[in-house]
Amino acid sequence: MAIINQATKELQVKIVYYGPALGGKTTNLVQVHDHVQTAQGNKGKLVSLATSSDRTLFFDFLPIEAMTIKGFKTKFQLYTVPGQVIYNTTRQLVLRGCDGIVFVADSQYEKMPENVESFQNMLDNLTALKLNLGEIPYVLQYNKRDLPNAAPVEYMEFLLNNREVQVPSFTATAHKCEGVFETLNMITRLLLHKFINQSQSHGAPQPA
Ligand SMILES: Nc1nc2c(ncn2[C@@H]2O[C@H](COP(=O)(O)OP(=O)(O)OP(=O)(O)O)[C@@H](O)[C@H]2O)c(=O)[nH]1
Ligand SMILES: [Mg+2]
Repeated sequence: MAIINQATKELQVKIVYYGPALGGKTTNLVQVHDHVQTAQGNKGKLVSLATSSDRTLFFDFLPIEAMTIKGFKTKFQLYTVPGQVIYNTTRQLVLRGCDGIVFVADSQYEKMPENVESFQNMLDNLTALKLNLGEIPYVLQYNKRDLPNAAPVEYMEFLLNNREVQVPSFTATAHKCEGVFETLNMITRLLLHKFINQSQSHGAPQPA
């Protein structure tokens, strides 16, 4: 849950990277950690709990302290879920209290069933947590665009961006950092818009 402290003008939000196994969620966080501009954001330590073969076992966690926006000092907590199907209890735990979601899909043609299954699994887990995707800002990332068997973006949009309201989507090659910050910037923009406007429209004092 976002924490908005009007007294100290601090906003803290939780963003969860969700998607099928090996889609590139952890890679996104590694790239953010490696490249985030310290002039703009103080990065914390990237905590990863993974197996010896680098598969996420529990989650990855990266705190970023971003610049002051509209008078609010913003802190983003980035998490990844473990994509492997067997770790659903953990996925639900990580999803609890999320403010925004980045769904990282694998662009390889043969991964489409896994993408769709993972998206449905996310919807099921949100329902179990009494959360509704319609009320949670989210964006889609079509990762691994560098691979020769990448499906056309239009096809992925048809499969994954087909709800009542279409959301922003980005192509990415996460291990080369392409599309990583475009995706992160959009989800943070959506969240700041939601929470700062919300807090201002509830009669709270206007930040300087
Ligand atoms: N070719 C290519 N490989 C990528 C890309 N992004 C990530 N990878 C590779 O894909 C593999 C899996 O990436 P991870 O980031 O560990 O995937 P994950 O989604 O965290 O996987 P789980 O933790 O099992 O859910 C790694 O070997 C990455 O280097 C990409 O854009 N293109
Ligand atoms: Mg991972």
